[in-house]
Amino acid sequence: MPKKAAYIALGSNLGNPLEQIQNAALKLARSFGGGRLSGIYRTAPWGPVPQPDYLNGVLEIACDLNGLELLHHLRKLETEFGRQREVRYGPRTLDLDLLVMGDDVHECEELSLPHPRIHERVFVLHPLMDLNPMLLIPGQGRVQELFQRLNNFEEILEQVAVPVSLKAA
Ligand code: PH2
Ligand code: MG
Ligand code: MG
Repeated sequence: MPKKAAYIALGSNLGNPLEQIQNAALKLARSFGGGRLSGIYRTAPWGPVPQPDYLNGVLEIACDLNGLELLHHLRKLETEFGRQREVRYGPRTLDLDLLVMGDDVHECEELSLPHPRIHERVFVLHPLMDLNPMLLIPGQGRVQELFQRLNNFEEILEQVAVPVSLKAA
């Protein structure tokens, strides 16, 4: 299968979020021949559950798996980093959400591609802006346009790490 650019959202608000996000990104980059990690941002928790602030970032890799195969790989990594399957929208040591894989459009019980809520999440769009503002999200639009349409930038509280290239070895 030809390689496609895959974008993975990383989030954490339990344990040592910065370490977990950076180590998970490094591990993924090593498995997929390198990658680019966006800046990491401290963000106000979104959703119905009161919980600590999150750290969020996005990783870009080139991937020759299909969407479900990559999803299963991400689940294993979440478990490896101590993730328990807990409260919906609740706190977690590591959340790896598959956002986009090239121009793939996929809809099944396990996986929706592209992720259906990219356009409303500043904690996803802000890091995506670091990596690829011109990225076209199938059915939603370009990252830059989606980002400009948002009006909840106050949810981004501070930048805690700058964007970096991650080598394969
Ligand atoms: N993830 C959630 C629930 N709320 N809020 C922020 N800021 N960042 C997240 O990654 C996040 C959240 C469950 O996946
Ligand atoms: Mg999530
Ligand atoms: Mg998730």
